[in-house]
Amino acid sequence: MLTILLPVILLISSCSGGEEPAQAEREFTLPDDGIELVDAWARPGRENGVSAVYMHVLNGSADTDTLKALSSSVAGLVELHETYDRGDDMMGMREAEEPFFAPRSVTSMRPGGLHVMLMQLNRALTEGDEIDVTLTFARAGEITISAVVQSP
Ligand SMILES: [Cu+2]
Repeated sequence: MLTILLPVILLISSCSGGEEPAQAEREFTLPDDGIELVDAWARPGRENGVSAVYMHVLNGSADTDTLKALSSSVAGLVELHETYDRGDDMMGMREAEEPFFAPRSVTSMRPGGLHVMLMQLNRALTEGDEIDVTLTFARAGEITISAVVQSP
């Protein structure tokens, strides 16, 4: 068992000063082997629209794992995306080129970074809904998680 401390950016809202990013420590306990997916949540979305799912990917294996496939019952198309600076003061997103998860590591998907992109939503996603997402890894195999829909 290995524990990793990772700084996580949290948006903390206060009555007085709006939202300010703050550093907080989030403690993860890696599984003894294989992949564990924790804290999954999804953005609200419109029917025929898009949404994004965020989570932490805990790879407890001594080997690198690779994401092979993604699916969800609420989306016609699901891809792993990364956010990047387009260079014109705009952020773009594209399919992640290297969906690799290093041995004994935590990879965090979060707004402004890596995310699971849901496209062609077959229904609206509203706050409080729970949706399924299935990630298929080369080593760990198929893992289905439930993600709660909430506003960022
Ligand atoms: Cu995206």
